[in-house]
Amino acid sequence: MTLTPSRDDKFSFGLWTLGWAAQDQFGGPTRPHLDTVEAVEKLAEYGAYGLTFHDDDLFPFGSADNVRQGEIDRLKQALSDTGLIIPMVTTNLFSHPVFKDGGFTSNDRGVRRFALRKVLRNIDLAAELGAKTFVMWGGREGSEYDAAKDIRGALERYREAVNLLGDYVTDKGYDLKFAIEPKPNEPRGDILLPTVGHALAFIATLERPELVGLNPETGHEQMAGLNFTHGIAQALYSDKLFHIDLNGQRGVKFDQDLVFGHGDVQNAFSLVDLLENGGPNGGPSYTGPRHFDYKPSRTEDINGVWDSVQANMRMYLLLKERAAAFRADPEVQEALLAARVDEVNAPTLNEGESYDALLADRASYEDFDADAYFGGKGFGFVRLQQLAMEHLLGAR
Ligand SMILES: [Mn+2]
Repeated sequence: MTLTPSRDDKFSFGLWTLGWAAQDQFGGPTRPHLDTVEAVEKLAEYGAYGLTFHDDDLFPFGSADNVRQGEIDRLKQALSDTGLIIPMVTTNLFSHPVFKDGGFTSNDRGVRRFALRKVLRNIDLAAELGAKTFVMWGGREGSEYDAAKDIRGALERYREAVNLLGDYVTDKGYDLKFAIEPKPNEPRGDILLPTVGHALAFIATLERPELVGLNPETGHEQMAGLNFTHGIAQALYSDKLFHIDLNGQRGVKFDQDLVFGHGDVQNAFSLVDLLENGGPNGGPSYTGPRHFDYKPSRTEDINGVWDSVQANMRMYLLLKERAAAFRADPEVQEALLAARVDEVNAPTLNEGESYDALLADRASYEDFDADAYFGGKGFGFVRLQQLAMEHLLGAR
């Protein structure tokens, strides 16, 4: 078992994660500013392969062109020195006060036009740096008050914006796809496209749906009380898992942004099993970056930041190793068979069977004895889950 990350593991981190100075709603920063070059060098040293950023992480909002270019040049030099890459770029449409009612969906048309220009400029930078994914987290796209936002109008403006961005990358010939990141609330009272399911439905309405997928985040789905592994499985089923944000969350509360696996570890185990092994019935499933979007806790100094960076990657590799052991265990294979986990992949109808044929099949209804059907026998799911937990805990 190796818990030493390598570039092949495709671990990436947001510059805003390790670079967070740890200010929150109730207190100021507990850490000094982290320089971009130091972030790149340390990530490379610890075995990550990628760095991601919002425009405003790299150069302050409103930077003069020469300051902006200076920071881009320093980043490029650090990438060249270390071999780190930029797999994903995203735009900050939430920090500056002008975005207090959103970017793409602000009630103010001037803000919406400014937001589009800010994103278009950042798309050029993403393409220049070779990013393949452009994430859109609409943190301020929402409302606190039902009376204050026409949700259908706001969704139509969202759609107008994403359609324009699709036209832009197509006309420019950029090899760049978009990934929408759902979140139910925080910072807004309620955010548009709050879950994986809402975002999938929205994507289906776009003019270029093939260009737009999802960037689901562990804690965001879990804040809504949802099963993250189920959400990821549906995203994969829909061919829309373009990117993923891994972190830790314990239940329905504020966005904790813990280290991956430091929240619901059982769900983290099933998630890694899905990403690495294709889930209960096998098969490869996700080949993109394993991107960590978390926050090193406010209690930590810079050493704690680097501990948390390593902890994310180590947790992923531990869970990957545990999932492989689970899959390789003959008793697990037997328990999977006994629980008939694979049977759900058999079509319910015979090949070419029509509803007329089904209606004529007496065994499926008239002669089907629902009361006697299972003969008192259960499925054995608890035994299977216990085997999973024993592998997760290293007891097998
Ligand atoms: Mn995120």
